Amino acid sequence: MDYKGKIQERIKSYSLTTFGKKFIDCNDKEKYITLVKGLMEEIVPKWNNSLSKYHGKKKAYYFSAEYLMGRALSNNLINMNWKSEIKGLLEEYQIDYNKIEEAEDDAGLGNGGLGRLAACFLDSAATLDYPLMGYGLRYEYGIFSQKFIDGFQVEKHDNWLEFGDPWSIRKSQDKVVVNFSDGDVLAIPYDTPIIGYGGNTINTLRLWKAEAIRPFDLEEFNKQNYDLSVKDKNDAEYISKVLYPNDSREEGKILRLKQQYFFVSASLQDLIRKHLENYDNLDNFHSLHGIQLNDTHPTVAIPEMMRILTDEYDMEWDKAWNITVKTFAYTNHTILQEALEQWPIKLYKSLLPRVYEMIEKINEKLIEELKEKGMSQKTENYEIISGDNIKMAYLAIYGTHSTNGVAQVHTDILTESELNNWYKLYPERFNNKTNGITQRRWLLKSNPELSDLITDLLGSDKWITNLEELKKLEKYKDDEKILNKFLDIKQKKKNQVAEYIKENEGVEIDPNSIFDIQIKRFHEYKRQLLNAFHILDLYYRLKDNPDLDMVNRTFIFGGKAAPGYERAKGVIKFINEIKELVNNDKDINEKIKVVLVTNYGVSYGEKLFSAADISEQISTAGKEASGTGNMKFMLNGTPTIGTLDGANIEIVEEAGEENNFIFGLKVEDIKEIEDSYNPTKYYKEVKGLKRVMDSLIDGTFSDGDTGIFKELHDSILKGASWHSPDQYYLMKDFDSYREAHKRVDNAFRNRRDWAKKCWINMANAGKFTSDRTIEQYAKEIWDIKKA
Ligand code: 26Q
Repeated sequence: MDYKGKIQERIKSYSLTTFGKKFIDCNDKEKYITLVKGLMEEIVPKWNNSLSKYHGKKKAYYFSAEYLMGRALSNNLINMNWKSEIKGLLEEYQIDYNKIEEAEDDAGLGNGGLGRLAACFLDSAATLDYPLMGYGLRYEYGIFSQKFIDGFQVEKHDNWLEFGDPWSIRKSQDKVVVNFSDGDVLAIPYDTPIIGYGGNTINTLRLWKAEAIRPFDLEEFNKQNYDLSVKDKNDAEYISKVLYPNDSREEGKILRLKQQYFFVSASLQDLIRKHLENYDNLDNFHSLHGIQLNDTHPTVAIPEMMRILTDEYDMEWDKAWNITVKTFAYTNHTILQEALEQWPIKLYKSLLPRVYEMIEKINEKLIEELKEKGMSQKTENYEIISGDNIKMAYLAIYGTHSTNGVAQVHTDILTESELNNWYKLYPERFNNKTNGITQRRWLLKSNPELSDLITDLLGSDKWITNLEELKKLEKYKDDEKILNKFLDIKQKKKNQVAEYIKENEGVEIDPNSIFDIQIKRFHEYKRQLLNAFHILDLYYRLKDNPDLDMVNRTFIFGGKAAPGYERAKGVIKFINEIKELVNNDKDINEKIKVVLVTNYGVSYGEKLFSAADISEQISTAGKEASGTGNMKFMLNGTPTIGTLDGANIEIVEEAGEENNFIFGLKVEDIKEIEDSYNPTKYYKEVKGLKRVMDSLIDGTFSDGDTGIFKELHDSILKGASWHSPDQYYLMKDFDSYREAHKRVDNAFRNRRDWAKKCWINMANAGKFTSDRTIEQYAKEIWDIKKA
């Protein structure tokens, strides 16, 4: 019997035994769960086989506090090559596949770029047959879900596990105990299959859930102390309860430290246990394990490894240090000073006293080494323990053999300025790994229409695993017939999004207008406020001159602000106020529409990237380490309006500056002007700028008496105790940004030339596959081989 028949049988019995009814009588969610259970019976034996093929070989491990996986159903069906049969099977029951697909909650166990990168890496490694296993936390609640009330962001818990997660398997037999000074906690692993394209390799994502060793105290219960009887259970389960939003104010929270140590300790125990099943000792651990630290969040792995080797296995220090440094590698994702992780010594000492002693010893050894190298006066530039804090980035550089940035300019900034001291000490440790994205999710799955055209023209679907193939399409850049097909597809995607936005946001947008899209976390450095100022300026110009010659525009925003990040939330409110003003003004004749979509996440992104005409990548130069949304737009044939920052630089290197809309200060320009920058000059002198700025304070809009609009205004013209005025250079870049938008408007009118720009972007996106990135990690950092 073929798998389709088997799955049909399983669906019948599973819906009966689990939901107590026939499959056709189940609701969409129940149908989704039933279907996945049926698929898993087929997947699990293949998964087990796949794991055995790496036996005895070196493997890589990704330690990450975040995995932003999104939905798995379509991805797995495509990668197993089962999608059309399963669709057919559902049709036999007259079930619409799309409804079942939409019934799956996004697995939102991450904040943004860093978490989504981890997910793309897992997909690429499995597709390329590399042994890469992910380790992390199984948060009961992922990134909060977002609503707007009166234009303000309101957060709600994300109950993604409410109906269970049919893709994961609880592996109780692999549970371990994690020790804290205030008590021990159980770590229970849940394994999810990571299916590579073609289904040859199925790797594992192992996420740990925290549980109490003693779930229940019968003695207390009998004394009717019910709260006390479950105290252990509650205390333990808090550890994996909820994902922290990336809020710099959340720095130094004891629960976050517990999360970090919890998953790191459990993962290391897991690896060491498995290693000792095959070897007598840990002397060769580094020959079989390469562990990548996704930012500093899992850096406690370094002292923890030293503790295990020296305390538990009596290894001498230098030998243990050698194994540790050879095992670990570190990826830096940020240049923002305030985002560099530091932990108060007091916290570490009280929660993890022995681990802290390890850090002290590591720091002593570092100072010794500096002295030997004749750098004894400079030790304070390196010391891991400094003042009251532990500097995690320093620990990560010192305790690993590789430190990488995530785009060339980012790596250059690290080596030339932010981490220049360390670069001088260990130049051989620093390297660049420009980020990438998986084309399986971000083109094949999300844009089947364009995928089909590409496959037709290439006469093969090799691009799905070799994205450089797209380069061969560049020759069609002047082919009217092909470009028209491209434009038709873009239109279709725009129509779909217009439909979706009407339904979900209640806003009607013009599918023939320019879809101008900025989707990413709300952060000052990403400058959604600059975008908002431009919209408002355009609106006022239209009011002054209703005949203003412009192509209709729809400005689409999406993104979340960390709950404690007041300014980012203020920008959300400001955009929603602009939306109300603009969308309801009959005078401007629907020439501009503004939408801020609700609860932007991976699945919303899949709809938006492919429907975009223009991609907004407008961070202050030097601030966006890489960006990966920029790559998703490019791959779907969308030109960028952006600054020369992060991977934007490499995007225009590949696709040509003439096919994108570059504006604003560059990293070198900012270096030059930063000491004498006077935003007020631009505020006063740049035409129209004062008017839009002052809309924050002149009563044009309401901030619900929170004072946040005034605070935003002040942050630009007056600065604050912790920063100088307009630290992100909105005033300086405004005019140049507006001028770039005029170029966009102009270029869009010539449909052929516009399509050509889109096409060239798409044809040159090959570099930005995460397959390329993973090949580089595998060869240049991990030294692992394909199965
Ligand atoms: C810190 C302290 C307390 C709680 C949370 C955090 C925290 C959590 C997540 C701090 C930062 C993050 C995430 C950072 C991130 O996503 N960085 C982005 O990484 C992408 C992948 O490399 C880059 O493309 C982006 O440029 C970078 O901003």
